[in-house]
Amino acid sequence: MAYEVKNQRLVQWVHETAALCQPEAVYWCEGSQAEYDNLMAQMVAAGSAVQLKQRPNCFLFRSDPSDVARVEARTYISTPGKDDAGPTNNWIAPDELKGTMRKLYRGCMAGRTMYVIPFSMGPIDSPMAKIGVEITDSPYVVCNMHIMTRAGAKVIDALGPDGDFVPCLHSVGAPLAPGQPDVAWPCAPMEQKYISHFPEENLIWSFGSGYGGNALLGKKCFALRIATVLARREGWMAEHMLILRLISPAGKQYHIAAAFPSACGKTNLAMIQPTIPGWQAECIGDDIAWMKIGPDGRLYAINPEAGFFGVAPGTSYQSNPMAMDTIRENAIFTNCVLTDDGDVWWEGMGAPAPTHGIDWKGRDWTPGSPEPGAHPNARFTAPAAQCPVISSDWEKPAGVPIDIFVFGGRRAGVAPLVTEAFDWDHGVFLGATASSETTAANIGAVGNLRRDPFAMQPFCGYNMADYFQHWLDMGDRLGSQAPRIFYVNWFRKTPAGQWLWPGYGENSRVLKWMCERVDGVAPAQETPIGLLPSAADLDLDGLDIAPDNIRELLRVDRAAWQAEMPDIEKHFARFGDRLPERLRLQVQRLAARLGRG
Ligand code: O2Y
Ligand code: MN
Repeated sequence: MAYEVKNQRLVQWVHETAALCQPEAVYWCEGSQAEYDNLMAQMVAAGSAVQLKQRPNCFLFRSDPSDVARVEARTYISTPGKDDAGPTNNWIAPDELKGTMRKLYRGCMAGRTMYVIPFSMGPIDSPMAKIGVEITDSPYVVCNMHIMTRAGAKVIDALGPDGDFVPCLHSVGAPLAPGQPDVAWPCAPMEQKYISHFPEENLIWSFGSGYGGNALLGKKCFALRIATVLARREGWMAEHMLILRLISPAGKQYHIAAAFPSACGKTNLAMIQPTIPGWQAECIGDDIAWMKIGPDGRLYAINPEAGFFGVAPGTSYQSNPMAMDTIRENAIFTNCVLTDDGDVWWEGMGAPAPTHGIDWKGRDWTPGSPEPGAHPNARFTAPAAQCPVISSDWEKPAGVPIDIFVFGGRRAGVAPLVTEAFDWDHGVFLGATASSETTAANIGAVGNLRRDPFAMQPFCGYNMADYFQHWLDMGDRLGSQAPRIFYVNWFRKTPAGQWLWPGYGENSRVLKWMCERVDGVAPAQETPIGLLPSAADLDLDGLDIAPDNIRELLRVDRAAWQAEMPDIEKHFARFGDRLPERLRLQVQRLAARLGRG
């Protein structure tokens, strides 16, 4: 061990876990570059990683074909009562789940090293930061955690002898018998995979998957599922939101926190390059926001993460030049194509496809091959500090004051380009009824409409009806200092399937209107579903877009919204009596406004 650990609870937990999992060795991570380089060298030598000749200090991994994404069907919130997990979560009673998983963990690290990763979610000197310790038998996870969190000896210092931490136990679930050769991506079969959360104990147990959100436990498991429970208990917010700073030509700063379900261009928006002259944007976070009311009564946000774990396919110099520049060096790629000259490639990268490469399954691949070369959920892991537009305040311990909340989803129809909520309760209603058409980032049918309240359906660690109430309570506490709430849909299409809105940097035109609303200088039209700009209220200068498209983007289709009501009612009915009365009232009010004709 490169440092002394004075925290006896941690020492004890590591000891007990080693006794249960029976690893060949225990290694306490120090978080240094040398440690990262060593582990990468070992993984290259073992054949599980490929060093990329074309990108300094970059590596490619290929997962097992069965282990390619978060598995919501195997993700559990294990509270004493089923109703405390609520209708949006899978539930197994803690004793039963622990019994099942303990059997799986017994001897599960045989032949492997057990790594202990102390990590901080949030800058270590932030009063909002929280400490976790991940135990894992995956060196791939260790390297990713180096990038995604602040990890190592400095966290042990911050923890001290009595500090609290969230224990996060992870195993790929593939013990090695003596002499048994390892595989490139060890994992367990689907029916043995468990991503389990025990909120009463602030405890995370993950077994059987080495991929992304299933294995990098600081991210979805801690910073969202467990953090939502902590946040409610302690009076703050843990949200699935990017954080963005917009700067007007006059130099005024606006901070936006925006929630979108997976695969709605969230990383692109986090790193937006505004097309409106004089407007600038800086990225503070791309996925998760922790927010607390500050001494001045405003809501302050930090990004608890230190890196980006972004979807590679579709990321290009056209869609997200800042992400492309972020991943030029010191990045990890998973399930991308390996080109013959030692680079990575993916569908939608903007670069010509290589004439030959190796696909994510390790097979020869050419542009004529029947399957995509990269998995649709292929990922890059890269340090946030490498993003050219990372804000100078992205690690500010106190966070940044949020002016605007944005919710959104991917809908070909119905939802207009932008809507402003009438007030906080209406904004909570917009968040609670957010919906999106599914894509490959989560396992399940592609293209189905799914209600994804606050983009938190897979990530809320308690009954979502109570989470809605927590939002209402936070609004009550924030009062007149509460951020304004908007809903956007960049993904409207014509009946012929053409995009109505160009998206990407042009989304800054919509953000500008939001800022002007905050400043009280932009008009809005009252409609049954909320406040909308007219075409004249949006800055469309220099944008080549047909007036008919704009009209369509801002049209409120009363009949379509009336047809939407039964689905909203059905969605809310899932929460039974626990649904806050104030949201029931919102449904009635919307129905009344739509009915007025
Ligand atoms: O498939 C995974 O394990 C990654 S999921 C993910 C990764 C980064 C940011 N967001 C998400 C998500 O599913 O929301
Ligand atoms: Mn996400």
